[in-house]
Amino acid sequence: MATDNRSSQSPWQKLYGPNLGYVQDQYDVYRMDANAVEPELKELFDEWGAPPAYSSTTSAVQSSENVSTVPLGKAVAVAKYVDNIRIYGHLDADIHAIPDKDKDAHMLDMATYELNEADLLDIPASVVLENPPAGIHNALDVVNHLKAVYTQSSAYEFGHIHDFEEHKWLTDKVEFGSAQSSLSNDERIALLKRLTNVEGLEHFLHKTFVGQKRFSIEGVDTLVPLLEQVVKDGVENGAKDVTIGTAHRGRLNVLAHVLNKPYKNIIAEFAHVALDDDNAVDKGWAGDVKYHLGESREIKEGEAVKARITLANNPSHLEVVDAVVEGYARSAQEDRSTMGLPKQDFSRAFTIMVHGDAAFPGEGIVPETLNLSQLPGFTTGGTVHVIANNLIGFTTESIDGRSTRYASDLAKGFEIPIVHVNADDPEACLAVADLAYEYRKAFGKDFLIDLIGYRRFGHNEMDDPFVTQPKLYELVNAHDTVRAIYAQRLQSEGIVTAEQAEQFVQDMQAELQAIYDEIKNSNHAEVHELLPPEEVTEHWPAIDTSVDEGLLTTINLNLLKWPEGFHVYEKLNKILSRRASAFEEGGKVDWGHAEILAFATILNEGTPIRLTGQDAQRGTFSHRNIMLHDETTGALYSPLHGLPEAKASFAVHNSPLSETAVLGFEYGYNVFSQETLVLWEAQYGDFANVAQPIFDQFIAAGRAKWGQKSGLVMLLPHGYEGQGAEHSSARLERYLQLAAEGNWTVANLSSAAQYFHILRRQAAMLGTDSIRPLVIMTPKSLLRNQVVASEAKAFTEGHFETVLEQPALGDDPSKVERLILSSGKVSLDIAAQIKEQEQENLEKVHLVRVEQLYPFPEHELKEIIKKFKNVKGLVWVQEEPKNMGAWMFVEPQLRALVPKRVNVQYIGRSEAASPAVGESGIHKIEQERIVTEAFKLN
Ligand SMILES: Cc1ncc(C[n+]2csc(CCOP(=O)(O)OP(=O)(O)O)c2C)c(N)n1
Repeated sequence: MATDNRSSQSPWQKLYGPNLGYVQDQYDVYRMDANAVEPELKELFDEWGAPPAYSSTTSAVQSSENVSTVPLGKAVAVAKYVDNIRIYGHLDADIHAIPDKDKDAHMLDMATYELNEADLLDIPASVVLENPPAGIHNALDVVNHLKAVYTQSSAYEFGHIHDFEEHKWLTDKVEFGSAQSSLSNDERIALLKRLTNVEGLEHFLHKTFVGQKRFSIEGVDTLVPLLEQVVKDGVENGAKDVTIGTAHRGRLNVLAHVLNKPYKNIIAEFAHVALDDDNAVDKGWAGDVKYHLGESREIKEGEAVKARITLANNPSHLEVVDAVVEGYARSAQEDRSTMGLPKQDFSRAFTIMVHGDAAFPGEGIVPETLNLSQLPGFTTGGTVHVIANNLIGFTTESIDGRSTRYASDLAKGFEIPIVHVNADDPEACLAVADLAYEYRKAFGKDFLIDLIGYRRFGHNEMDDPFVTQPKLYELVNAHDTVRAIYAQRLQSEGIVTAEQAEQFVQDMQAELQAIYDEIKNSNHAEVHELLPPEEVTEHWPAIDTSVDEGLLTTINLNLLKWPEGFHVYEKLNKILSRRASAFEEGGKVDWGHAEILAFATILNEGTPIRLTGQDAQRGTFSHRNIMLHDETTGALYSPLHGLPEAKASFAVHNSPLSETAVLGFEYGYNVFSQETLVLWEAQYGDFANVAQPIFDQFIAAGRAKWGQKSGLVMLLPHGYEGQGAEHSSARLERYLQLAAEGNWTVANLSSAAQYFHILRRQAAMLGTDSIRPLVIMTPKSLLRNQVVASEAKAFTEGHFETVLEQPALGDDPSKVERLILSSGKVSLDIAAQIKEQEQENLEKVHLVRVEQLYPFPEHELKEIIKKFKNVKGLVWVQEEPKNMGAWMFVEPQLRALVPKRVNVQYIGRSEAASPAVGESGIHKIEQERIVTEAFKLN
């Protein structure tokens, strides 16, 4: 809602009635001579400009009679004072569990405004507050009330929210609304018990498993009831999925108390005892440390599942899980079961994200993920963020770790409301949790809670924090735990007795001890090694991915129809309309065309598709154009949204300029909706390394560590075309180095039909145990080059081939002396060289394209090699330097394929630090040498 926020928050609204008329007169004087008006008014005009026009109907103020008697200077000062309590209250608020030396009360001191109590008593409340409630009579009442609101355990920062409605909603809620705590006695006792559970678990683990790391929650214990409250609010409001991202800090406690992971399982992990039947397919065979593991919990209503809470598995890499959980939520919010765009429902799911106070301002993925929050392709309708603020990052204090006052300040640029809350006041924390969810529900936007506590121990429990923070830890050691503080508070209010509070503590320790005794005394297996299951390590099952000619032809023509009156840009229309004849005699299908046909046929089989990437709708190289723009109205239309044969949704979004967050998001989306074909396209393959932790920690290893299945497709455009160090290589070597245990497929394709079939094969594998991510090295200039275009037959009869042979160059296999193996674009460059060769020479060579590099097509290559008994040499030709590309990966495998007498040789660029030269002339020389050498018989 765009509104004039400036006037809404300006002091003018406080100067009702006759005062405003006077101010306007004074403004006229000010315009002539700025120094001719009272200094307070000058300051006001300097800052706010002209006051709004006064009409006698503006603000029917209750006590305008009184107002007119207030000296204007005082009225202005008090208006400023009141506003500054709202804006600067946080500087003097009681938000630091361990008192903070930086408290600053200057802006909240009435003397700063040359006011005293008598002045305030003289000014009616209505001068500074619209509709003052009962009991608030004068400005002093207002000031006292606002100070109580803004400077106690919660401090609010809303000044950066520019939307009038939102700002007013927030202000109303905190000043006189439901944002203050109101727990019943039973609820307060339950809260004390919860804090006792939280502390009790840590204490038990601390004393029982001495020296084992657990990244204790102690100091921010209130995180647990706070998270529980947000979950409860969400589920009560109809959320079916709550997805949570959190790092190591306090994770075990969150697992136990928010995800209901049984204490028994947690204790067994510390005791290194295996409780469950191992199931490597579901759980992952490599496993992970306990403070990285996720969990899922069902909340039931009778037998029915009311909601599912999911804590995402995450690696040690701080904050990278943020984008992944947003992807989870988005996928849970979308109904993909019918044609068109998926139907998103914000209320169906939402995310809670826990951050570290050092990681939040420090790690770049945080702003990248926040930036997704309002984008149509990525929004999840508001995330509740919590900074578990324990003052320190490992050993680093905030003075060395951030350039901002608060850990949360980064969120201001995204207009996210921020509340700092003292972690030692659990009731205030619950009230903030409610406010956060209510705001999310009302406005569909993010909210941030800066939960300020401390860290009871070192970074982990073996670190001695006195080495680096001696003064702070003197205070921490002397500081009571939040459970003790809250127990004391309830005792002083007569709600529990000291004996009851102590009994809660004893009960918890007794429960945990009994569980541990049972584990110790029963015959549980010791932990043992697990192996990856066959479904994962075995190669792909054969899948027929051809499409019936009649269906394909119909789909092809339907893809060229748009709604009545929709005008496709003329130049593009011409290009697209050529596709109509692709299935006629002599017709061909190019790369972009093959892609949309693959998508259309996949949708026809009921599999939804989501594709994102920078400029993905048009395609970086203008080859895709899957979203059309009406040249007169600018309206958007995708032929896949109107295709009569489509039986599932299709989403394509241009992503923001981010790799890490977007790739993480898409990975999360796909993990959470295994039935959807999710594709991410790098603008150029090189840029994918910006998202390295998403590849390394999630996509390559997620299944082995956590049993987390994904069928994500990554398209990495590249090509050695004389464009310099970047954009040439898609760093194939990286994906091959990470390839093991059947973790993903890596392909480098040389035809449009191969692309069509591999996409269809991937779609057919979704939802099965054999699914794995797919990395495709896609071309650049070849995208629109007819050399990669394929004939109709290749779509209606073919299937994906892991290896392609160049159609016979000679008829007699016994004459072949040299096998030339290559992959991707260079295979076409080699093929183009054929015409330069003497027939006699051609008879001695046989060309083979390795289209799938991992899993390595050992069997298929063996079958080919078998045919050529007199081979003397096998060469691997690549464009990348020798230390890059596929060579290092394929060399040992090629050697294993041929007898020792066969010379296995490398042809390509020499080892180099940079993937390609900058000068296109040199590139040309190199390229010519490579393809010529490929044919040179030894
Ligand atoms: C990307 C990344 N860099 C460095 C680390 C090492 N590391 C682990 S915890 C930590 C401190 C984090 O501080 P904070 O965000 O305040 O969380 P806390 O541990 O204090 O809860 C660091 C630097 C890491 N895990 N991930």
